[in-house]
Amino acid sequence: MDRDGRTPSLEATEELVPGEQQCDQDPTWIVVLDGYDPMLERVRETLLTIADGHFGAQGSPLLHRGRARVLAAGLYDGCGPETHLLQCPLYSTVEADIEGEFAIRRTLDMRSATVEERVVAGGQRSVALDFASLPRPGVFAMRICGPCAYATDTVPPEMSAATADDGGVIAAIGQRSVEAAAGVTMDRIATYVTTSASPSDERPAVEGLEEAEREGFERLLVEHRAAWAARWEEADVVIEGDPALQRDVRFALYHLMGSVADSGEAAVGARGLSGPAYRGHVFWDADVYVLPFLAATHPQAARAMLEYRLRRLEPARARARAQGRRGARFPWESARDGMEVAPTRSRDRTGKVIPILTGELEEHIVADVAWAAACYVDWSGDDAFRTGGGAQLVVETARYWASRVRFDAAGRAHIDGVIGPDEYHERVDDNAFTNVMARWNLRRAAALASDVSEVTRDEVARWLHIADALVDGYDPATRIYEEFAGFRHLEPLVVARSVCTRPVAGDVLLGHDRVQHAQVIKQADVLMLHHLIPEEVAEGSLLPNLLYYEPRTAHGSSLSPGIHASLFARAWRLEDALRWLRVTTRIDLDDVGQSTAGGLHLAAMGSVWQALAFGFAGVRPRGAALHIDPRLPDAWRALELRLRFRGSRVALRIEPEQTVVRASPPVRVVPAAGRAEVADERGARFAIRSRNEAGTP
Ligand code: IFM
Repeated sequence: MDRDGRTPSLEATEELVPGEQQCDQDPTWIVVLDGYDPMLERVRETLLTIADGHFGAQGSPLLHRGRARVLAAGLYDGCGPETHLLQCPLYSTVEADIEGEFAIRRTLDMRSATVEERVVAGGQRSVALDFASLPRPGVFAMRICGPCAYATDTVPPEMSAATADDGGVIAAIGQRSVEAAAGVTMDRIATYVTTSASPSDERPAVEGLEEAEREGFERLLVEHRAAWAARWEEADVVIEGDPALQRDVRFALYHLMGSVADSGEAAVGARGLSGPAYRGHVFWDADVYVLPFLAATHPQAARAMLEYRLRRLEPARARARAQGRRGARFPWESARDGMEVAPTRSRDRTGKVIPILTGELEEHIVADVAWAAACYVDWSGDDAFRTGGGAQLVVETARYWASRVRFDAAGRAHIDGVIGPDEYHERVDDNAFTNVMARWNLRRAAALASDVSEVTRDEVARWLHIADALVDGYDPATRIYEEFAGFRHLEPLVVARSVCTRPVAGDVLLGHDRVQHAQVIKQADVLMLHHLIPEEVAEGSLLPNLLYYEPRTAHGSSLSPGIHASLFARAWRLEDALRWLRVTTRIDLDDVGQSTAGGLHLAAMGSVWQALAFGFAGVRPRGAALHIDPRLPDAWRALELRLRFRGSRVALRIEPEQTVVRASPPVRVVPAAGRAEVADERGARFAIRSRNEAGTP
């Protein structure tokens, strides 16, 4: 209750921008967080992150804006495993004098990428709106309206800076307040500019601020909304028949779009720009989980992610050389300079030191980078990149594998001593995922060779020979790939049959040593092959591997459930697919792993889109055609996807009886059932294959 004995109500509709409805009223476009709970605040601030691909700011409440973080993509400080994202100066601090009981509602409006906060305290109402301008990266704008003193009492620093080892960031901040009978309106605009010069040049930040201030809050908001409308036009996914899932899917897409720059190089840390976990290091999460969504909707952002890898090709070559190998060995955890920054130890709950071997052994990252390059090329048709930077990435990684394998006396090729995606098992031999990805990498490089002058015929022949010789652990009798040599002899623990509810951290439950000797899997490993390179695995092997491995999977990583959702959809197990899709969409919204306070799980968000696009819609680029083979759960009336394929804008609408594809310019579409056709703006219609018509998945 407030001072006058009334219960604070949030239903009032102060207009921040005269004549404008503040937040979207459609519940599938907004995430509403009511109330204040100190225990949940860090999580909520993370969920409410606003970002423009270059800079991100957490959504702290007026009550304590001073503790939000502003992060800049790729701006690191420190060295080695301690390398971390630099914390930038804060633009949003206010002197909030909120005492006693108060009511608060925060609304993330995903359509317009704004965060609105309404507070009622002491009988007084305040409303604030924040956004990170999409068309003007580095510009943040905040408006606070209300009678509260914090609108006038707070004077922000005009200019502040944070410096890293070789660069830094300058923030220029300006503020204007207008007093009226109804209260005060305070506009604050901040401009962030990263700098590599020392001493830093302040002019770009000041000039950027002056320009933004000339526009003013309202015009900045208008152009920001227009820019986001255009992004949604390119990438929205519509699920008719499940509004809650629809909202949660949009939540993932909103954060994916805000986390990746679409020019220059994009360093995409595991938690994007929303928090400090993993110190902002770049993992395969970026290449394999986040990139496909962008390659298929906003290719320039995928290209910027690949630029990040390309600019670190030299250190990757140096590492391969230092290990007596050829080609390029990318780091498992990457940051500023492309050196390995994975930590080498941590402590378990009892305080025991646990060595971390991923930086040394999780080598599949080499093929993952090549896969990302191929994924971008397949969607975009960017021929200059395919034969230029893309070819460099694919060829240099293939060279690495060619120098990495060991041949046995029988002429079979092996890759010893690695960690696969299932990080519960360390230093294993012939991890199926690593070997088959390496095989794919070698074959893809061979296919490119005619366009790359410095690759000889002998080298290509050797790549193809190694590819054919690589063991993959496949047993044609059971149709199952053994995850690594000896997996089948481990303790046969089936985590799905235990009383634990999954997702669960299997290593914490069983302990580091025991989990290594048990058939408990952290995340999709063999099954990642069926997801990433279905053409490279044995036909008819999806279902047997899914039924064998999924029950043994703890889903101890947020990277796991979305991939299973996708594969269950491919295997026509639509209830399971939906179940894991829902789990994935709620990972951050429900703080499932109690780690969202450290940042959003961007890879899981990428897997949400992949489950919908590759799993349910069954869409894949194959040469100059788009292949489609959709499945629609009974509960959905329709699923719609927007895609960009080889410069063409494609809209896919999947209904129970048919799929309609519209494309501009026209695109060749190959359905699983029926004849290939060219889809244009008028739309081509395709029948949907029924479960009975499909063979064994
Ligand atoms: O890259 C992942 C890995 O697959 C599982 N552990 C967390 C990493 C960062 O998200």
